[in-house]
Amino acid sequence: MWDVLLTDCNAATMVGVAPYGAIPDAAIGIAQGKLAYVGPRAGAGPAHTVRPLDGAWVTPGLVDCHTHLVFAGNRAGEWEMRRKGASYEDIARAGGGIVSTVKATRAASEDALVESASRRARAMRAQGTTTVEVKSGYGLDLATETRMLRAAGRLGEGLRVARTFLGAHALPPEFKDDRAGYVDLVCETMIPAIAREKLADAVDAFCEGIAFTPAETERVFATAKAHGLRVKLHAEQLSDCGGAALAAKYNALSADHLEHASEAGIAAMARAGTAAVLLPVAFYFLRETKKPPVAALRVAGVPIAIATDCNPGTSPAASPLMAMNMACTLFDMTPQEALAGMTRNAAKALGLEDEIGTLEAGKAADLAIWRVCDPCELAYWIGADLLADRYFQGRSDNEIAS
Ligand code: DI6
Ligand code: FE
Repeated sequence: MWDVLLTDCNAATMVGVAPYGAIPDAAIGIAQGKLAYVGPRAGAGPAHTVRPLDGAWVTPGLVDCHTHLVFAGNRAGEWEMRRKGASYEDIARAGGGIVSTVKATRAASEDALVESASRRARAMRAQGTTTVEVKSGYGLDLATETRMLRAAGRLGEGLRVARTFLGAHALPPEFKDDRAGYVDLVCETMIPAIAREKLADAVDAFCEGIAFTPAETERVFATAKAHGLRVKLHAEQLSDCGGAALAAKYNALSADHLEHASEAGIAAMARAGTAAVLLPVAFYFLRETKKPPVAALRVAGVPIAIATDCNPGTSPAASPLMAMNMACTLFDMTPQEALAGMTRNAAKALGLEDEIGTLEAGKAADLAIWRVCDPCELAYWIGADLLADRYFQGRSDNEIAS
């Protein structure tokens, strides 16, 4: 006997050969927080509660696999300067950019970080997100990095949170003339402490001309691996530094951004099974012109995920559906690829593909239920109210609210 049976719905399972893995007139059985059955209505068994969904589409809960959700303050002023012609790199070199968010974050309490991040998380949940990855990287000292990760861990009500340590995000001001000293701190103090306290599942770095070199990144990766942590990388966002190949060399879960990725980098990712995470809102917000090589990623068979990159500098966005729309309009992805990018492939980019990302028996009952006639509409509407309900681990938001 299942706990809940959803009926009178269409399921976009995101597996199999049909577009969206669609099962029309589907039924979904839920037991103990997991999917017990996803198939034609005729094959469904008995349940304590039967909920007809009035013809809605059910998809896997959205997985936002790249965010910097926890930070203090914002950078609207800097954005205004950029509108007058200053570039992101100009601002970073002039001591603004990431470092100004670091200042605000260092000054914020854990409770304050939880409070501001919760508001952004609530907006994401209202658009069907059930899993969010959250990076540190605005502390750049042990106390603040761990505080950010603890704050991220407290966002977990109704949301699965994957935490990533991004100590190698920017050089903190106090290490301005001692790059090696900061990388030592990340590798010798921060990663061991974070691994010991189990504050993160993965380690990320920003490999870029304005951030960390491939050699510095490699040291961070080797240390992460030695402490049993998976790795991911901000790679090839503003220039081609060989980050995609480096990520592949360390069997990274994902290489992210990739606007400037080379054929060789893509081939290495394909061989290593490293997912690509594309971040169209950052591309849009920075008014970049070089698009990521979507066609080459497709041909190489690299799984492509889409994420919001929610952060105060380059993507002040808490809308997964907007990111999907932009993946289609700016990067020429199909609506089906965009949805796979926010579900199945995003789960892969987090190493959670056995638990979430598709509608299959045995996976978590994390679902988004949409008032649409076709799943294509999820990437089509901008700013519409499409979510009818969301299930997290088998519990409905509507039921909790009523
Ligand atoms: N790349 C990004 O797009 C964000 N971090 C990164 O490494 C930007 C973060 C910020 O500007 O605050
Ligand atoms: Fe990012």
